[in-house]
Amino acid sequence: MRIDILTLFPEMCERVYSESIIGRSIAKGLLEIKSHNIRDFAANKHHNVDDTPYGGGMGMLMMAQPIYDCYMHVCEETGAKPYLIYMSPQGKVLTQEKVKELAKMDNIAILCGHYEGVDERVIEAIVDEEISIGDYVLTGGELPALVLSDSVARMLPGVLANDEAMEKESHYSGLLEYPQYTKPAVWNDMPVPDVLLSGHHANIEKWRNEQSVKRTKERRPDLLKK
Ligand code: 4F9
Repeated sequence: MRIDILTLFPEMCERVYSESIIGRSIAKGLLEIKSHNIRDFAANKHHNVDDTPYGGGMGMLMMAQPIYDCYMHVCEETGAKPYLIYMSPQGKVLTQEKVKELAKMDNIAILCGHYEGVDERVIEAIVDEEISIGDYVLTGGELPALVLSDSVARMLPGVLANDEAMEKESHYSGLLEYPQYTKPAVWNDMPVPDVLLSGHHANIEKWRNEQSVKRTKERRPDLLKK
């Protein structure tokens, strides 16, 4: 899979995905991520990418032309027409369901907005889907784009170890994780639950499942309804 990020801050993106598990997966050739600076496609001599909104109002908007030309460049470079996602609070909120769907694609591109948003016409012209990562506002779409890239990358074959990959499937049955403990057996006068030290696998499994249900009821009753 290849992910192309269209952004005014390519270095910020590169710094994040070149580290850790995703960085290693890129080095192993399991996926490719490339960032493109929208400013490189500004047609005016001052390399402006934003202007004031028609009708008045606060702040600046990103102009359609540099974004469009940047996307066309990505199409040429990839020899494909990547599924273009615009990270925006106006989009549908990201779910694991959507992450799995995107992980099946060969080429996706992610547009990061800045300022007060982008000219609606470029959304109409090239954006396939708007996605939000939650009901709050950020200063730009880079962090949401990195959240989306990370969540998609970890679903690709070979990125996670086999046991983690199995876990990830069962976890998204819609329940929260059960509590977990590691050594020592007593820490700060707090013991690990007896059942986990018993070696009785059926009881452990039952306890973990009960804990998952209890937590989900208490913390995320909305997930149980689904
Ligand atoms: C994008 C917030 C996606 C949440 C982009 C300002 C954003 C966002 N999810 N906020 N620019």
